[in-house]
Amino acid sequence: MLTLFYQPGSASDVARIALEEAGATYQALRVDFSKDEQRQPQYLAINPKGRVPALVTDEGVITENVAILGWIAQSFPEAGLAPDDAFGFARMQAFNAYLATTVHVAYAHWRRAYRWADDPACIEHLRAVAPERYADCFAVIEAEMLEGPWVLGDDFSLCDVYLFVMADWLETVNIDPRRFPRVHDHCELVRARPAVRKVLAQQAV
Ligand SMILES: N[C@@H](CCC(=O)N[C@@H](CS)C(=O)NCC(=O)O)C(=O)O
Repeated sequence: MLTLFYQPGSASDVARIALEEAGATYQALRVDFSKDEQRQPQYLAINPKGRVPALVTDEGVITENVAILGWIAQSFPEAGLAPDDAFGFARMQAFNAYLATTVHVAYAHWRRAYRWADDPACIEHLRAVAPERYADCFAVIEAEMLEGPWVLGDDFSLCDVYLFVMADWLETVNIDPRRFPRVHDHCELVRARPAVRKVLAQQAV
């Protein structure tokens, strides 16, 4: 049995929606950020980085969305969540790595600016500029990276799940998602999928 450690509304939404898209059987265990559970010894024994998602498999724990998505795609090939050729798979990983290492990190400069600075004025400045740096990433995705209708073209993949979650955070940092019409349309297309609706509904309770 797979176990996903998650916090609703965080990057773990990516892994949870991907598990649903795969039709996987799993249990979801909440790591309550309001109680700082991600920093408690019990959770650090699962993921010493103190972050979600973490996916416990029969073979061990996988952390990092890029790795979790690659594992899900390969473990549930019948779900067709990734290109089945090496180059296509690399394209999926390249897109997802951009989201993980650049887009998500730009967002974190708003949500958790204290990671990068101690000086309150500096923290305030980081938080002030982060939304536009986050928006810059979507300008590149809009113009250059989103092929349409899905990220990689004609076929849905786990890039679409990851992009959906990142794009859904635009409003949180007060960026109007309609500044990026193609990303916005894509986001609504993904939001309508049964797996996405199921996760969002479950996590709303
Ligand atoms: N590189 C990791 C990032 C995971 C991450 O930063 N998750 C955030 C939630 S969005 C977290 O667990 N934050 C807890 C904290 O900073 O205390 C991934 O892509 O999976």
